This record gives sequence, structure tokens and C-alpha cells, in this order.
Amino acid sequence: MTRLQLPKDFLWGYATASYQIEGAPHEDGRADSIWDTFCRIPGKIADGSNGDVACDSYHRYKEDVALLKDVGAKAYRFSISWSRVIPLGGREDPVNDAGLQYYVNLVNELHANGIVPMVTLFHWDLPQALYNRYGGFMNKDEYVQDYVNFARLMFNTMGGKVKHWITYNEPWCSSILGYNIGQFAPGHTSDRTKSSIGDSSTEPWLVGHTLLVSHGAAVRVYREDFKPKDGGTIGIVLNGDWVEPWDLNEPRDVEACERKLEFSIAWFADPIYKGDYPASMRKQLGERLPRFTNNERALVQGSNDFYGMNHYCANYIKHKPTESEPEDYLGNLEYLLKDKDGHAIGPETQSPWLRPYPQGFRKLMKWISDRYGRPIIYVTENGTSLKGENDMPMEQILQDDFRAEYFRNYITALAEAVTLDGVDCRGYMAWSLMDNFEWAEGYETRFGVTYVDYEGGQKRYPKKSARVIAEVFTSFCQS
Ligand code: PNW
Repeated sequence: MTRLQLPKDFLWGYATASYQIEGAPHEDGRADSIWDTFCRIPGKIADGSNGDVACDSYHRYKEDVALLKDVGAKAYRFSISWSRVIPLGGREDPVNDAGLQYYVNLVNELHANGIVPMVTLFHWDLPQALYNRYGGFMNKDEYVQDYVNFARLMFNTMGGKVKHWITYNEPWCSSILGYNIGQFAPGHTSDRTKSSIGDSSTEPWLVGHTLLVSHGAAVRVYREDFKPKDGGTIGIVLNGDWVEPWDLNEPRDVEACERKLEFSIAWFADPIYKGDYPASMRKQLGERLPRFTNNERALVQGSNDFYGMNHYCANYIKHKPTESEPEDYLGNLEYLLKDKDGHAIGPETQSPWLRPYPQGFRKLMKWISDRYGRPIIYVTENGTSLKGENDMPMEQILQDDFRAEYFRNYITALAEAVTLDGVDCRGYMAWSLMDNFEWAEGYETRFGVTYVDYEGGQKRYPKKSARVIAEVFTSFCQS
């Protein structure tokens, strides 16, 4: 039997995002993002909460870094709050040096502790001012210039110290959850019971296009003006769950599986690696799916130095025998938690969409690797919530065997993909370093390997899973 192995210098660690952990929304000149305003709308966040305090990382970043060191992390993926560094967001708007300094301090603290920073420029918190000014992502020409200006500011400020850049976290979520379902900021949807504005049949595809083009434009700036001297790498992070047919013997379910992967992953990855949207999307969406101009294609195609992969779970997929609805974003199919025989894909967690299925991780890594010519992959998120965790006493929370097993199984699946399938994976960031603001789920759902005591002054207590992750990587990474 081949021994499962990961490279000795494999970059493993933890991920977080600005709005989920920082708090301090009005300190040192930060202005609102679309998440600050979204949280103020009654009914949008499960427990009525917001990111006003969160993990208080704006004041406790040194504790965060000490925690990372404590749990043996080699790397830390965090994101920039755009409205902290350019409060009004735009290319003519003033830069906020105090906000910028926070990230410089964080990066310095990471380096002082031997931890590699991985920076996500955008993890969903668009400056509210840009949404008000021209509709944010819906105005491609304005938005691309403002995003590139923001990206350039960050490259300029930290390019010497940051060698791993991510343009976007999960553009699928910004497009579909933000502009189709309306579950995430800014909450656009055709469903008038949820929002007075939005067109689910057209807006998500326009938003996705804007995000892709702006990603490509920022990568070009990095490659032309920074990469030659700074020598770093840059890529986008895409989310994607694995899929299994609801009925293995139904070819239309098998076909629908591929279509589901195309509508969620290839929507963004095909333009980047192949130069255009997948044929299945063009077929279903027609002219609602934008077309790349020659200039846009030149920006987008080939724009990934690495593929950033967020992955959590899997679903069963059942084809729909009827014509697709205009609001459909899945590829005219149903995704289900049980197959034809009533067998569940995985155990329940606190997140309705998340059922662990570790073998799906290995399969998806291979699918990405095969489809895109064996790119360098960084797993930029992977993790789980735990059913009822928030209601448990603290001693029980710290003994999170379910999460520890999840990580053991998923990291083993990763080692299989690398050792047995030849997938070129260079790093892995678990989601998340600590419990934090889980978007529309508020604080009821915890994803951390560290317990955060929100009532007791945001104190942090490592859970068992933090120790297990270190053990698992230590055993795979010895050569
Ligand atoms: C990711 N879904 O998002 C995000 O990048 C993180 O910020 C987040 O905290 C983490 O996963 C855990 O949820 C997702 O509904 C959020 O399918 C929701 C979904 C997928 C990904």
C-alpha cells in the first residue's frame, strides 16, 4: 500500500474573513459595507445580530496570531474590509491610513511569528457607498476601475510582505445568494416577499460577469506592476460541493450532476482556464448570460496562478423533467440530502446545506485537476458546523469530536488526492480559526476550531479539533 503523504512544506492553517471577525465598524474612519446595512434590515439575520463586535479582532489581532502559533498553523488566510481602507470605496475617494495600518500590523505580527499571510481582497463586504453611488457590481465599467484601484492600494502597501493574494472569495455566493435568492447582502431577488428590488433571472449573471472581469483586471495589474519585484502569486477562490446522482441508474441524473458542477464551479473556472462560459449554461440561459468581449477574454483567460478551492460537503442530484424556470440557477435540477433509497449523503450539522461526505472532496479535487489541466490548488476553506453546538455547555463544546473526525477524514481525502490521483495541492486552510459571525445564520452556527465566548468578552478557547488538525498534518507532512 502506498503511504499517504503531503509535501514537507505544505502550507496549512486557518481562514477567516473581515466582517465575520473584526468588529469595530466605525472605528478609525471605517464606513459601512453592504453587510453592515443588510444586518440592519429586520429578519435578515437569524438571531438579529450583526458584525459590530464579532470576535473583536480589530483589537485582538495579536491574540489571533498567538492562537495560530499555539495551534501550529503555518499560514493564515484573512480578508480586507475595503470600507476600512477606502471608506467610500472609489478611485477618487480618500484612503484611510489608520484602517490600512491595521492590516500592516497584522501582517507584521504574522511574520514575527513565522506565519505566512494569505490575503483575500474581497470577502463580500462591498463599501455601501459604491452600492449607493452606482449599484456596485451592477455597473461593470465603474466597478472594475474602483476594484482595481483598491487592489492596487493593497498590493502597493503590502506587496513586499504578502506573497499569496486572492482577488475574490466565492463569487457564486455574491451573485446567487446576493442577487438571486437574496439571502445575502445586498439581498436582491425577484421574490417580492423578500425584497422590493431585484431580477433573479438576469442580475446574478451580470454580477458574475463583472466579478470575473474585475478579477482579471486586478490580476493584470499585479502581474505587470508588482509580481516582477514582489514575486507573489494570485488567484480566485471558488466554492463547490461534490455531487452524486440521486438515482445511479438514471443517465439524466448522472448528466445533471455534471451540469450542477458547471453551473456552480465552471461558471467562473471555465472562463479563467478555457476562455468562455460552459456550453450547458449558454444553452439554458441564452443571452441572459453575458458574452465576453475580446478585451475581457484577454483579461480573464489565464488569470489564475492557482485555484483557490472552498469545499464543505456534497449533495444528491436529480434532473428535472420540465423546462427550466427563468430564476433557476442550478442547471434545472434538484439537489437533495437523500438518494432514491432514502440514504442520507452524510450526518446532519447545524448548517442545513452541509452534510459531510469526505470522499466527495477527493473526487472534486480530481475533477478540477482533470478539467483545468492540473492547476496548483490551494484549499482555502473546509470545515463544519456541529448540530446544536451553540446550546452545549462549554466543556462539551471544547470536546468537538464530530468536527475533529470531519477534519481527519477530509484531510485524509486530500492526502489521497495528492498521493494517489496526482493532484497538485500546495496548501489547506481550515474554516475557521475561531467561531465567528456566520452571515445570515448569525452567531448560532459555530465553525471555529476555537470557541469564542461572546458573553465573556470574546475570550478564545481552542477546541479539540484544533489539536487534531495539527496532529494529522504533522503525520502527513513528514518526509
Ligand atoms: C463560505 N451555502 O460560505 C464562506 O466563504 C465563509 O465566509 C462562511 O463562513 C463559510 O463558508 C461557512 O458557511 C458559504 O449556503 C456560505 O451553500 C453558504 C453556502 C456556501 C458557502
